[in-house]
Order: sequence, then C-alpha cells, then structure tokens
Amino acid sequence: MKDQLQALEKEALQKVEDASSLKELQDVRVAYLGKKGPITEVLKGMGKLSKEERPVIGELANKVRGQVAEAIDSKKAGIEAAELEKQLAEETIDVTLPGRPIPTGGPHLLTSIVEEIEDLFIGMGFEVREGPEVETDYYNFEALNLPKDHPARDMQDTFYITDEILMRTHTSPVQARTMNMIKGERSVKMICPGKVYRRDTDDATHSHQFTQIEGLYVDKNVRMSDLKGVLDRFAKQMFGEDREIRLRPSFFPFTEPSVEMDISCKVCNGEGCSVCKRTGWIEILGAGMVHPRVLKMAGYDPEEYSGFAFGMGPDRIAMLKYGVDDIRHFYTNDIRFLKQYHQA
Ligand code: 2NL
Repeated sequence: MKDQLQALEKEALQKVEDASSLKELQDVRVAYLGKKGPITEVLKGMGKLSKEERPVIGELANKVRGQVAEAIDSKKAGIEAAELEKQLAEETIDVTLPGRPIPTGGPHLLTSIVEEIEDLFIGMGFEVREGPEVETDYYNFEALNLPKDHPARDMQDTFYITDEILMRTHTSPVQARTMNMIKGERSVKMICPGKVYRRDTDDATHSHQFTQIEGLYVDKNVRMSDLKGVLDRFAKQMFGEDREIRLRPSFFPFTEPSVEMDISCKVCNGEGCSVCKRTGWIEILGAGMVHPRVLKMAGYDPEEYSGFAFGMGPDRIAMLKYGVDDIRHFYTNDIRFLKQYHQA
C-alpha cells in the first residue's frame, strides 16, 4: 500500500509538472485528489490493515495528498503569472507609433463665399442682418410691390404653408422688415444673406432651395452712381482688380430703374469664349433704385429718401469663381466634392 501511494505521488507530481494550462491542472486535481480519485480508493482499503499499520499509512496518504495539493497550488500560481505576463506583452502599447488622423470638417464652399461677400460689404459700411425663412405673403410679396395679381409672382412660385404664409422666395423681406422697424427715421445700409426657396424642378442650374445675398442702402441723396460705385468695388474685390462692370437695363417690380450687372469675362478678358458664350461678359447680379412705392410702404418719404438695392446668388458666384458645373453639388454633400474647397 505504501508503494502504491508512493507510485501515485510520483505519477501525480509528474502530471502536475506536465500540465501547461489551468484547465489541465484542474483535471489533475480532480483525477488525483477528487472523491473518486486513486488516493481515496487506497484509503478505502485501510480497514484490512493492522492497528499498527493504519496510522502509518494514514499519515503517508495525508502526506501524499498534501504534497500533490501543494504542487498543484504552486504550479497554478506559476501558470497564472505566466499568463499575465503573456497578456501584458500582447497588450503593450507602442506610444511611439503615429496617431490615427482625426478627420476634421471645414466650412462649406457656399459658407465661405457668403462670408467673403459679407466681409467685403462690411468693409463698405454695410451691416449684416438675417430674418425668417418662413415668411408672410405681405413681407415676401406685397411690401415689395408684388400685389396678389402681379404676373411676376408666377416666376417666384414657392412652397405655401397657408394662403398667407410661405417659404421666402428672396431675402428682400428681411430688408422690408428692417425698414419697417426703423420707420423712416434714419438711413439703412445692410446686406441680408440666407436660404431662399422656389417651386423649381432641380437640374444643373436650378435648385428648389438656394442662397441669396441682397443689399440695400436707403438715405438722403442716394443715387445710381452710388450703386455703380459699390458694385464696381464688389466686382473687383471678388473677381480681380482687372474686372470691368457693365450695367444693362432690366426690370424688377421693386426697383425703378432696374439693371443687370455683368463683369468682363476673366477667362478670355472680354475677347469671347465658351464660358461667356462669346459675349465677353458674364451676368452676376440684378439691382436698381428702390421703387418709391416700396419706400413708401416701409414708412419712408420717397420725396426725402432714395435708395439702391441689389440681389445676387452665391451659388452662381461660387460656380463661376470655382468652375462648378452643377448647382446640385452644393446640396448633395458628397465629401469628395466638399473636401476640394477646404482652405488650409
Ligand atoms: C436678382 C435681383 C434684386 C432687389 C433684388 C430689393 C429689395 C428691396 C427693395 C428693392 Cl427691400 N429691391 N432687392 C433689387 C433688385 C434686384 O435681385 O437677380 N437676384 C438674384
């Protein structure tokens, strides 16, 4: 029995030695020290032993049990330490590796253009004002000399919320509201950028939602030559000091007289090319002297005050300045398009 126990001890210690994982070690523990293990089996046969032998074998069995348990515990600690080492080694962070780039955004091309135009007019003493995109029929049309039956309303069909409330078709209502607020008590010199809406079918040059910047200067003795001077400065600063402007007669219900402004073509310098459709000129904006009826509705005495106004589309200006061939690029948010215009 003694030999049996000693052989078991040797065998168990060897298995502990060979175990290479916590699972294998646990299997050894169950196999040798468990209730159905061989040591327990040996002890069951103790009844056949003599009185003198019993304590000797009992002691030996407990000693073997203790040795094996101890070997298992120390091996377990060893395996655990090794596993921790391995895990730490695997999870080592190399702090000298380059960081992953964090993608950063930038202003949208239209935002940049609008801000550039704002800065330019602020430099000439204009203030920037914004107003609601959901407007009343009164401020969007009536106050701008577009009464309910006016044929020019057809060109500015829009999205109606109710019969009297609509998505604004231009930013002029912001100017009408501002004049109304001041009630003819002092001059107004402002620009108003913002989103506007038209009931249009989207294509390369039309969008049901686009941007507009309008300008207004109302004071005593404002003349057409003031308009021409301001627009000339704008054109040169925006498109290059070597640009020329030209005013052609036009019509808007809210200005009289009305003009359309062209700039000399930058591509061919006025010679005529495909960009300017062989005319040497490119249309940039519409303008005119504020219609006396518009001044009067806003609370100004047209005998005392006069003013000029203009309106332009930053979408079109951005397309011309950067050679963008489809207005929809501004609104489909394809990152490959937008990224080209991120300034450093
Ligand atoms: C264009 C033409 C224009 C105006 C807008 C205006 C505003 C008030 C009074 C008088 Cl409150 N006029 N705005 C005047 C002339 C032309 O826009 O082609 N825009 C894209």
